Amino acid sequence: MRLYRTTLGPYVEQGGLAYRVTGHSWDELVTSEDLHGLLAGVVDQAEPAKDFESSQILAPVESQDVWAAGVTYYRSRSARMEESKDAGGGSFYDRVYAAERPELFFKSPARDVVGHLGAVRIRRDASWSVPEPELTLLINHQGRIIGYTAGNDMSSRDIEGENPLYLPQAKVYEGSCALGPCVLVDTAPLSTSTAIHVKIHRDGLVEFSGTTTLAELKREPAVLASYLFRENKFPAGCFLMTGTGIVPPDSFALRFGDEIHITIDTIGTLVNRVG
Ligand code: DO4
Ligand code: MG
Repeated sequence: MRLYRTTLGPYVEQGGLAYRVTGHSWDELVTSEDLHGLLAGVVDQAEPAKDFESSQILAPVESQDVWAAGVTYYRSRSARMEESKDAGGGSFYDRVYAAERPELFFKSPARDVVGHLGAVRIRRDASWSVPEPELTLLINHQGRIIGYTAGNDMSSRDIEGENPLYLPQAKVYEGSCALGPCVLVDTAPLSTSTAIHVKIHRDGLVEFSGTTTLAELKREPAVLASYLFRENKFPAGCFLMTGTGIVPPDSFALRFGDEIHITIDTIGTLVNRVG
């Protein structure tokens, strides 16, 4: 089942039909005892909605801040080592890739998350910006993974590569985090064959495309979530991006007007333009 947050309220979609979810705010849904059961009840009992098409999809966020994991794919480890080699930061990334403790960092306050069809930004003081397509977990207040969405961890590689201590500036700025279009609510973990694709359109052409699968993700999503909840409380739940396994070639940098399409099997496609 796919859960959408829209201008007309939440909808659940299954089998091509959408159903309005009434009587619950987004935060109440995220913190409900059994979100999957609640939505299954709506699909069972409600009439299909006719107004879903006319509603506008919003970011799937009310009070949920977004955190991120890094260097969880071998491809990301190699790219980070290459971009920071002149700064002497290369070995940090190798070590964190191999370590038991994952790299986790704060990515975005709830209020700044961009939704499907919204505009993401590149920093004005950056010259080498890229999207990072990432499976993103929705975790409830008890630390349980209750859903999955597509995320874009927009990053400034030149700033991060200059000095690893600049990571928060490379990663956390207005328009740097997009999530959507929906949350796939599933009680089972996603299959490792789940593919993540990105396509970047420029002037009507595909400038870059890439693919990975969850088989390349080095860490279990549940383990990433457990580290985040070790010494943090999230009364409204939170999102956790699980890292990127797709890095464009070093010659590629995003430009104003590019359109980024991130597709994750069974979830859908998140589309954002660089604005
Ligand atoms: O250490 C830098 C962050 C890397 C990252 O965001 C990723 O691997 O996705
Ligand atoms: Mg990332």
